[in-house]
Amino acid sequence: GRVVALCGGVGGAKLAFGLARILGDRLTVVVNTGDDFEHLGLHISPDLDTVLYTLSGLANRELGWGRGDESWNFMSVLEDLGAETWFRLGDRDLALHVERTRQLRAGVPLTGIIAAFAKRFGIEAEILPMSDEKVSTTVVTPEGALPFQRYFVERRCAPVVREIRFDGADKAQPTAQVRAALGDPGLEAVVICPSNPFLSIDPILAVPGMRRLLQDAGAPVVAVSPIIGGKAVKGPTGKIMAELGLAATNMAIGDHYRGLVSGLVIDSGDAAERGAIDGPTHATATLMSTDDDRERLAREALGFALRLAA
Ligand code: FO1
Ligand code: CA
Repeated sequence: GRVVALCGGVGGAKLAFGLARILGDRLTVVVNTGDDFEHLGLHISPDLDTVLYTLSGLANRELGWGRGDESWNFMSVLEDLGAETWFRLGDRDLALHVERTRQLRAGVPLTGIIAAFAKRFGIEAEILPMSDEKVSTTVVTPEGALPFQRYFVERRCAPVVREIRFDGADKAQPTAQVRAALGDPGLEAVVICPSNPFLSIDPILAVPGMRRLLQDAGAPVVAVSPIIGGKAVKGPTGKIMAELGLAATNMAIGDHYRGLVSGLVIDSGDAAERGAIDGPTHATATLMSTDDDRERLAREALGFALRLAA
């Protein structure tokens, strides 16, 4: 049967890679596009590109975003020109942004563009934007409302988060392809990847109708917690949770996904927290350093989901 994964950028893409190794073309990855923005006249889709590069093996393994085989001539000339350089676009990565932008301006929906790129990169899994309409994650801080990449990359998540908005979400809709994947009668499981729940998964869930599609999917939904030992593996999840008045615990992640997931995968080191978490949990090593770690965690998450369904 089919498996659908919900995914943001770096952390989530690692699990998507493991799932893709096991499932090949039986996997659909629904990706956050709340991070998308216009920069230097180009349409940038950071999370979709992270998934494309990770699943094709082209990713930069140290950074988690961009390509491994990158050069930076374009950025260096931008610097000479005194142009904007806070968001770094590599030479090879640049080609993808130029071609995506051209096709969007010609009226091709983002879903079709990404499907064609994925095929060109030799990816078997289906990679879908959560929506073809514009949704813009906006972080409300004491300094005002910051577009997501300004907050995340330019300001390195320093401003305190008061509120996170998904501008445009109310007018967006899940694409026909997302609806088909979640409505597939052969759907076996939905896996929420260990991306930041507030910045990467919530925008997907903010698309009207998405929660209903997940509830009606007739397959267990399991989430892999991004918290290990009271801290986020990487990135600002812990800091943001504190600023939103939440403890960085698996229990808080479980509460956040309450009513949506039927089980939570947590790290073995946090097994003592299981009693405090509402609903079924599965404890296993959730840190993904190698490709084998990614595949093993994917197997554990899938096995857990299938046991919940039985
Ligand atoms: N992240 C950075 O921290 N600095 C960058 O200069 C940067 C450039 C960049 C270019 C293309 C792309 O697809 C992603 C890029 N990212 C960069 C990653 C990124 O935007 C964030 O990690 C995600 O949006 C959060 O998931
Ligand atoms: Ca992201």
